[in-house]
Amino acid sequence: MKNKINFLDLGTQPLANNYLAKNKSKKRENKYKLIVCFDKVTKLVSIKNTFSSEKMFNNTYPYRSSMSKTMINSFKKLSKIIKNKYKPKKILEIGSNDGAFIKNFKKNLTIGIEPCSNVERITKKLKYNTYSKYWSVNTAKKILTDHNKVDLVYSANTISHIKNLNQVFEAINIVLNEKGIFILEDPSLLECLKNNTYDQFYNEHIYVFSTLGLMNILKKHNLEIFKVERLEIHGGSNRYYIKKNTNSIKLENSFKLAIKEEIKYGLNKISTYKKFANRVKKSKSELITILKKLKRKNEKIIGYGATAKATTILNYCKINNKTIDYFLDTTKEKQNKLMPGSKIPILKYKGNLDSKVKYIFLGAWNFKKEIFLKEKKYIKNGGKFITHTPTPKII
Ligand code: DWN
Repeated sequence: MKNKINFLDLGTQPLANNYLAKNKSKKRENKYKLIVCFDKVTKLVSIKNTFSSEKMFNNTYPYRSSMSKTMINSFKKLSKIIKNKYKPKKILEIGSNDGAFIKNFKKNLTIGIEPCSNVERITKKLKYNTYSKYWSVNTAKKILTDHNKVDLVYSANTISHIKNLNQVFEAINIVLNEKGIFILEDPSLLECLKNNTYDQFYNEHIYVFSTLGLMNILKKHNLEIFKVERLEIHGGSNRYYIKKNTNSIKLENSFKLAIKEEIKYGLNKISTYKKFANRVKKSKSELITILKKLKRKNEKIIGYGATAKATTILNYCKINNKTIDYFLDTTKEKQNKLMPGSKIPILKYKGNLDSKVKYIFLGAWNFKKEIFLKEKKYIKNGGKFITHTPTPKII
């Protein structure tokens, strides 16, 4: 604990995926102080106060990976590469959600681990080999007994959600073949800092990884990053290709470049994070100013994409339904509920935006390209979006 330095205080927050039923609006929500810290030894950036996995990922989990074409296409593209380049006989996915990735493979080729039983049921119904379990040493041993070792482990937007990284990588070592590959994909800390996307921090994102931090923790488990791919996904993610250090695959230039760039930006120094925290404060006041100005002119503002990330912004900036009338979202499980904390209603996205709405706060800013394409008619008719990244503005 002594090595950890707090650098960002995002106020009191509710659990980001805890969408409230309308009749529960008066119910007291579980809240916590969202504080972000930097470990000066490991260089890992993490949130200070955490909840158990069981509290966050259970049978009411609302998120579905298949809700965006961007994600579906990204998984499809990677699957082709995996089939052609690595030709694995068995693939294990940690955090298989509704099957957006494993659906690209034959059923006998994949194993999925998804702790949220309501979500895992979707792939089980389709006859995929999925387990409703948290990723742990025990789960890895169960996989070993049921299937033997695997050639490839893939995990997107999941490892950063697990507090005990030592256990995560110990479990990887149990299931992965000596010549196997572990592909880990998560939002990039460098992009988060560059774009001031402080909303990447919330209870589920226990870590936002840098190559540097990840490299240090992997080392303890005799695992090495040999390649880093930069992705546009989720506002800038890294896809890390990891191997056991007994495997002779050469470290690629992309890995060395990623480390070099992170050090050049200062991800190894607390001063960089303190500067980021100052920019976040500025971002808050600028966003509030924009919204207040519009409200003074009696403009109606709605939200697009009831994301977990938006909960951080709304609660940090104290934005409620007096400012944003409602959010639109395509996810059935979120519709007709209330955003956590701010209690802004979430309505079903039906395809046609209300012509009276001239300003939309972009909750799903990470899918800006996809959304702008979908809403080109709204934009052509003069409709505007409000974003907080890289700096608050109307676009
Ligand atoms: O890491 C995580 C990511 C991958 O997913 C989890 N901890 C929880 C969740 O975070 P999020 O809610 O911030 O993720 P997204 O993927 O940014 O959520 C997009 C939301 O926007 C979904 O609720 C679907 C919705 N959406 C929509 O209504 N119309 C998305 C698109 C692209 C659209 O056109």
